[in-house]
Amino acid sequence: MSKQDGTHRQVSDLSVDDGTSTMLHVDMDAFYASVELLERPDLRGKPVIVAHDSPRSVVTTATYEARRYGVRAAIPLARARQLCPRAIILEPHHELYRQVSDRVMDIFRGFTPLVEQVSIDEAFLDVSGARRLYGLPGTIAATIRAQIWDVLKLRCTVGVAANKSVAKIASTLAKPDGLLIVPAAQTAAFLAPLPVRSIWGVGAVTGKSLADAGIQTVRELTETPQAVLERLVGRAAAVHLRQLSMGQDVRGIALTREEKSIGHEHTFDTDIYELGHVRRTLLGIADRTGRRLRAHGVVAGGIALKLRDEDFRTLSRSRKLPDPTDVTRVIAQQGVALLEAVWPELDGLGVRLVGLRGERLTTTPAQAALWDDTETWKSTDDVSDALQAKFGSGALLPAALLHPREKTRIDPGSLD
Ligand code: TTP
Ligand code: CA
Repeated sequence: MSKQDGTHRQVSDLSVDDGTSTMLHVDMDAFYASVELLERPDLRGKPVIVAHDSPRSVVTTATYEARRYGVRAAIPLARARQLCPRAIILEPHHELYRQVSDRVMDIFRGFTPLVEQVSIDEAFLDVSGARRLYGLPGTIAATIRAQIWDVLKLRCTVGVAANKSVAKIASTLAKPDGLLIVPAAQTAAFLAPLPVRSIWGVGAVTGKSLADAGIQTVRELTETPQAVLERLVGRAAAVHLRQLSMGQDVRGIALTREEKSIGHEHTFDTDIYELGHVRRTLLGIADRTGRRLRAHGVVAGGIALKLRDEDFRTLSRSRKLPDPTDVTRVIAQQGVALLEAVWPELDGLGVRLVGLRGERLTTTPAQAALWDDTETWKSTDDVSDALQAKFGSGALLPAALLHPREKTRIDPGSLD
């Protein structure tokens, strides 16, 4: 494990990025302490400890200046004082950290909806689909670091790798204020010289069993026969360890409930009573939803419709799709079918709001689906996305989606 004080920091240049690694692990540096320093710029560059100042409390976190004296999270505050007598001790403000954390996560979600928050100050981001909008993963990582600094005046560290486990190891090694990119083909070589304890999930107990058997590095672990490993740590752990030590980790991003959808809503200026009018607006919403899914490189496994009537009653309907999609025409068809099914339930009341969401998001499969009739629509979508990117939103309207009887122009201004 690194010493957590930045003395053995490893970082890389953007030039090593060949685009093969698309998982980011972003971790804020000395998070609570850095947030405290926003209010106390006079303390920048000094050893600062965040802790309740009482005789039996422990250190919550410390600036890297304090870590150089051996101060670490979870050690007794009394011990920290002995190690670094001139350290300044600040009381924690948890509500503030939660607020800043929300802003950090919002910045991440500006780059991809595939964000898995793993603690108050760290998250995994799958940026495989964000390339078209934001560039190579390393460039995205650098942009995120710059934005976190510009907007929040905080520093963070990013590990870029082929999977979560390796990305987490990379960010740990690059701390603080660093970026480390591990191209997919270099995963095994990157891991080999590291201590086994670097592997995410290898704790003190497993680490000691391995060390007692003379297994210190990841290379030694990969060279240990499976039967030996099983005797040391048990069968299930041995299989898991072997995979992680070779840089294999198939866990994808685990989204929380709120993050599981992408979509749009439109509130009408006046209540709408004609199905045709709502349907036309819905087509524009489907177009925008498809565009956002494609921009983020995700496909929706379900479509949900939301209607709000003039009495503020909300009607929601959703359906699962046989094949996940990012194709505007499919999203529009599903949305319209849901709208027509729910329409009678309005019982003559006007519609205030209509919205559509793509749910059950997953990353777009790397290999395109076999040829089917949605493929041509997909290429239409690609052309349309390119034109929109060039000429701006509203430049192109989904005329192809319109019902033959309703080939009227959708007013882009009516879309949200
Ligand atoms: P960490 O990410 O572990 O630590 P850090 O952000 O302070 O420093 P770095 O990542 O640069 O090594 O934890 C994030 C915050 O969580 C940390 O600022 C304070 C809090 N925390 C605790 O309250 N108790 C703990 O034992 C640890 C480790 C962290
Ligand atoms: Ca952190």
